[in-house]
Amino acid sequence: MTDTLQNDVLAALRDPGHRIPSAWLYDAHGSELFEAITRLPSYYPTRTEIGILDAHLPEIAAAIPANSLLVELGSGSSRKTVPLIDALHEPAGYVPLDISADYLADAAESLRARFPGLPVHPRVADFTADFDLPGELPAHASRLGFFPGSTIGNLDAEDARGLLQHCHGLLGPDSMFLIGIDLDKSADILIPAYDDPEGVTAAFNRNLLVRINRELNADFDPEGFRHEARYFETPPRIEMHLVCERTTTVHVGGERFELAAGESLHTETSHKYSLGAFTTLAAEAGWSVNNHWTDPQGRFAVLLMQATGSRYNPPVTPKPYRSHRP
Ligand code: AVI
Repeated sequence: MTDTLQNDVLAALRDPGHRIPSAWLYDAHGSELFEAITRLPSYYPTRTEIGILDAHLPEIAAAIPANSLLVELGSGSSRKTVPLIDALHEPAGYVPLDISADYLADAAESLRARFPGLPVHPRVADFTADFDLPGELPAHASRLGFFPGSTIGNLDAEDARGLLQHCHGLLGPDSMFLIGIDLDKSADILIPAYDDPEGVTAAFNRNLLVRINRELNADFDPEGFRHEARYFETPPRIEMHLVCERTTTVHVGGERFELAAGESLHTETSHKYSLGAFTTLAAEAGWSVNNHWTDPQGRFAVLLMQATGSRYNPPVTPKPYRSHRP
């Protein structure tokens, strides 16, 4: 872990783009801060997605075959997973996939307690690399992938396509996939969602420097960096940056770097899609969108997709992608 963090931070400091994979935002404190973000008034995605699921779960569940095996990427916020399992018709089991063994064990235990008859097959899996399903799954159940939270947006298009292709291969030709995506919208709504007046997202972003100092014995001054959320139209996205307030010297892993005033570390990208753009991307990865549901303001969408064709073999090995924790 430390080696990989060090490699990523050194690579980012050597490269003029200074891009650090957003997965590193989620140490224990970063995960708590993200959880706090999901409850902020200006951060609309979480509550909007939950609202869509609350309003449409019976209809969504009716479109999914009975006895499906639910495979969740990220081991589940109970706010979304529990109602989905409740709504599905006789689910064959639940397979939470997560990079953190501890987080996964907690999620599996609470789901077993909540649904005593439901087989739960947790699996430690890193979406940033090749990952597999557990071996002991019921062979004949069709599979339902579940990837809520618009977490796919934290991957660039090539990596998002690679992940969806990989899921197509893992879940098989009869599978379906339920996914949440954040829709493109005006910067007036997006910027406060990623730069809230309470300063929680700024703390979340700066916590990365605290983590780097702690784990790599580095000497960033987190208060010397300003949190900035930047909106770009093409492709539509928000980028989080930490902007250096004044010329700074920093030491990491025995190396010395100079950052000029105004230079920034790019710590996260959050892509925003139109329904059309996401449908095209999904089709390139072997998924066709059967149905979608949005909120009344059209901010967020939940898409139900069906695997197209036979078991799909990606033409190229997907590049490693780094995303997030939740
Ligand atoms: C986890 N992910 C979908 C969040 C997002 O909206 O891109 C992470 C986040 N970063 C800042 N606020 C929330």
